[in-house]
Amino acid sequence: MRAVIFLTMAGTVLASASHAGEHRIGMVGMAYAPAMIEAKVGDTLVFLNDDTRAHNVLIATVGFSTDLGKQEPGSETTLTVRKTGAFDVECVIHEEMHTRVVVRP
Ligand SMILES: [Cu+2]
Repeated sequence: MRAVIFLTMAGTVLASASHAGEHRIGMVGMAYAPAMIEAKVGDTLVFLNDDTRAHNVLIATVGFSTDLGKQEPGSETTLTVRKTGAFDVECVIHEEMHTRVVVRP
């Protein structure tokens, strides 16, 4: 009688639901990219100035307002989102630069 051995592959380990995510937001070409971000509470937004000129990261939306200030080329700033809602990010240097962040539970 021959024994049959079944080998099983270890499954891919998926990030747990509570694991905070990271969203990278670029600034090249006078635009934040992506133009809209869907995040969850606890996630971190990483603003990377991947452009060759300075930009700025300002949130003026009531309840979320913060000024991450001027960002020189190559620099990064981070912001962890702590509550649900939606807010706009703008560059005070280039008024056409916007991105919208929607934070879900
Ligand atoms: Cu700018």
